[in-house]
Amino acid sequence: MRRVLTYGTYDLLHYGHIRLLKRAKALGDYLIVAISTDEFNAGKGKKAYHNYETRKEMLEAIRYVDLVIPEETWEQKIDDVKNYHVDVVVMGSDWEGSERFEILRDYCEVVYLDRTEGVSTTKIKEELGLQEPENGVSQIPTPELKDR
Ligand code: C2G
Repeated sequence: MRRVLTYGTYDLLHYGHIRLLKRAKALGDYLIVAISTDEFNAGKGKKAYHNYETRKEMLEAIRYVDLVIPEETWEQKIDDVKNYHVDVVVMGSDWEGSERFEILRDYCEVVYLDRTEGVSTTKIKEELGLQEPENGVSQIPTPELKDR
């Protein structure tokens, strides 16, 4: 059995995440997803909309995912690879070449898959008006004020 491992926050879950998980699973027979705990996210200066338990429940409902485990530290990856007998660690291309994953090549294969362009949590929040655009310029046309 070929075992695949990937990491992420997976909040707000969107089709870019699903396409990554689908392709990751296709590289083996068993897919483990390590999702960032709320405490680990806080350490990254990130706050997920959904808490860890909710994100875990959603990931476990995805047909490609066989096991969800917590990602609590940056340093746990080598132990994860050993403890779960992982054959290949997969990440999206935004992580390509990161030392955090390159160090795993002594223990398993490391594969980067192209990110899905056109979708991100930031973009979703911006388009829903939940987050100021990064460049300060909204891409969303301001609705014309109706004649009063
Ligand atoms: N992803 C993708 N396409 C997108 C958005 C995300 O393929 N449009 C991929 C990312 O490359 C990553 C996975 O989906 O492999 C999860 O994305 P995030 O939740 O944003 O993961 P991140 O916050 O980068 O956390 O230790 C590593 C971290 O936990 C990774």
